[in-house]
Amino acid sequence: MPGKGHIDVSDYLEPVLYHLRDNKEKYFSLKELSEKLNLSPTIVRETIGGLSTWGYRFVMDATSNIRFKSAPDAIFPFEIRYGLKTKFLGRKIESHYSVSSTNLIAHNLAAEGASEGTIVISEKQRGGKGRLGRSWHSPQKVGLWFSMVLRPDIDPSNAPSLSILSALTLSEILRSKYKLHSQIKWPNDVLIDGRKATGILTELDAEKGKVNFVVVGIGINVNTLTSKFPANIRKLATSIREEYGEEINRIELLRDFLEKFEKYYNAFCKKGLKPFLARVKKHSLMLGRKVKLKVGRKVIQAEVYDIGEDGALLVKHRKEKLKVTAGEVTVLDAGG
Ligand code: BT5
Repeated sequence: MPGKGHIDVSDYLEPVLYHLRDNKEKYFSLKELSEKLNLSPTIVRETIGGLSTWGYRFVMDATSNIRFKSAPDAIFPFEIRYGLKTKFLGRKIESHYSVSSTNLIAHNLAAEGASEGTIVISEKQRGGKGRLGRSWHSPQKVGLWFSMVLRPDIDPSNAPSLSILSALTLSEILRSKYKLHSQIKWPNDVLIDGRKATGILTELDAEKGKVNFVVVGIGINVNTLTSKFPANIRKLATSIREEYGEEINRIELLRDFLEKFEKYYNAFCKKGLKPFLARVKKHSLMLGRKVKLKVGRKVIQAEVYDIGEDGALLVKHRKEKLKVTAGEVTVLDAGG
């Protein structure tokens, strides 16, 4: 069920907005718009009024014709979907102002049958979840806090690879588009110059060896200022804005992520992580490093010598070779 702050997208909102936006340079009269879109002038006028209230800006000329000027920095579904080149990811978007956790909502929606690719996103989270009961700091308007409902036909044991795939997707965007030194810290973080910019929480619902659904929750510090992080994470955390030096368009970044991830996900469902392994290694912070591993109650020191086809960390502990599929990993040597 849509929660408080849910935005109800009317049938005519997208056509009016998209038409004006696709023809940014052109001024339209109400009559022209209503004829073109086959809507009554009243509906067109009210839609434009509604869009203005939501922060969209239009320019009006002397004869009251209007053209599109700018979009707000807001996570409205119709804003995210504008120009989004995906087939299923983000075709259904539930957008909130404030929730406890988008993973929790996405989980409930998935259990009720939400279709693959459904996204739950919120401007802020009151109880953002990390792994192992930890929390995720999710202040309003500066980040992207969202969860994707996926229904991959894979063995449940491969579901954790979706965290790595998501981390790779983002890390590649950060390197290519923003020229940042981003790396994947196994298994679920994206770091920029050693500081955490993104955390990923993948939750699985499976039975009898079959995946019912996976919720991949992603938290990206986009425009957060370091000075605004809580004291306990200030030294460890960063945002894309801090590293890039300029405010980032959150919606553009989200669209880039969804488009790239959908492509990667389709390939992953057919071939697993194997086609991505070389790239995962290229982005890995862990490869060749000395690490401290906490697996259950045991703490060991080891060296990471490879990443397995299933995304597991392959380590050498004294002369023994071990495969690590879960647990906490701390980099010991300098630079981590
Ligand atoms: C994670 O856990 O990194 C997974 C975070 C997933 C968050 C997303 S947001 C959308 C979706 N809905 C949710 O409720 N969750 C997902 P973990 O590896 O356990 O790291 C948590 C630790 O990271 C905390 O204990 C802090 O030390 C640190 N931390 C918390 N908030 C942070 C932030 N905004 N930026 C960087 N580090 C943070």
